[in-house]
Amino acid sequence: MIRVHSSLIAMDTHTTPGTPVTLLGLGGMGTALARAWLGAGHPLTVWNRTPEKAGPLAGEGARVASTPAGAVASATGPVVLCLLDDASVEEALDGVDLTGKDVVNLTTSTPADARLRARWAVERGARFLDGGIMAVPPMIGRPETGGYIFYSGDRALFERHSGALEVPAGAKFVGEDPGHAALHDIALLSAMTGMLAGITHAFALVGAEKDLDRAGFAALLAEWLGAMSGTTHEMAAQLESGDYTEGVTSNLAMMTAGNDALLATAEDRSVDPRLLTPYMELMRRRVAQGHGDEGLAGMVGLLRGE
Ligand code: FVH
Repeated sequence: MIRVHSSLIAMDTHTTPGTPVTLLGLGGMGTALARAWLGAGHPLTVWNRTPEKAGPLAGEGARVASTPAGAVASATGPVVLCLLDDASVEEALDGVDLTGKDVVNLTTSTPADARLRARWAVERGARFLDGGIMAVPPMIGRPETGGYIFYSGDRALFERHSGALEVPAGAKFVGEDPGHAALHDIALLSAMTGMLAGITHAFALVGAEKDLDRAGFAALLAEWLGAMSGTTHEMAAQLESGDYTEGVTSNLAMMTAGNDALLATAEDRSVDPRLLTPYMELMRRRVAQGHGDEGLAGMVGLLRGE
């Protein structure tokens, strides 16, 4: 049965345990979050700009608010935002009274935007936690997939609602600076972008081979990238100690010489090398500065213009 109260349309459900959650935004990710909370027995109030998207969730037990102000006014637990971008957060919460509310913003934003949004929320009397989602919708509510969410900002808010926040995906608190969740999120996505560039180049190289087993090649590639991922720890240790020759197994001079074979093969197979050459150029510059015996850590400073 659907009951209409002022700005809320409610479904009768059983008495459910768990912190009540209010969720603004029912796109692909918001809908997945909603189903995770409903499935775990958390009373859920939802709002979406296009109201039709809330229909199926009402049928699954969610209370549907007709305005963001109505949704927020009735909130006694976390008010979670999962909207397209920071501008949509601004628009959705324009004029909404946030006094005393616990705002958790899972909308992708830059670290700078997250800090501004935190100040904006606190000035309106709210507590604020920012989040960066390291998962795609099918991973939500499925811990075995390894998805998680970075959180930063108000630690007390995070601790108070950690039970609810851990329902959709693992929850990692990365500091009280509200920009840190976004910084972690963007850094990991940036690393992924570089990796995807490498994968694209590799498939372009082998692409012309008619008898190549692509599934077999994909398995080799995934295994190799996994084996090489330990580079992250080597680089962190070198950056920490300041000794960029520490624990080096493959030095820059050797790798730079090897780049010639990579470029010659790309040319031979008519593959555009531009996804690789900016990185190779950084390597060459560091070797030219006399650091051929180092690992990769010295290039971090080059990239930062130091
Ligand atoms: N989906 C994914 O794979 C990624 C995984 C990592 C994290 N992202 C971020 O999550 C945020 C939401 O993503 P989403 O997948 O839900 O995105 P959409 O399906 O495009 O839904 C967008 C929702 O935002 C609403 N919206 C857009 N503009 C406004 C506005 N001006 N005022 C109020 N709401 C707005 C939109 O409403 P409607 O179009 O249905 O009316 C959707 O609810 C995002 O930051 C990702 O980067 C997802």
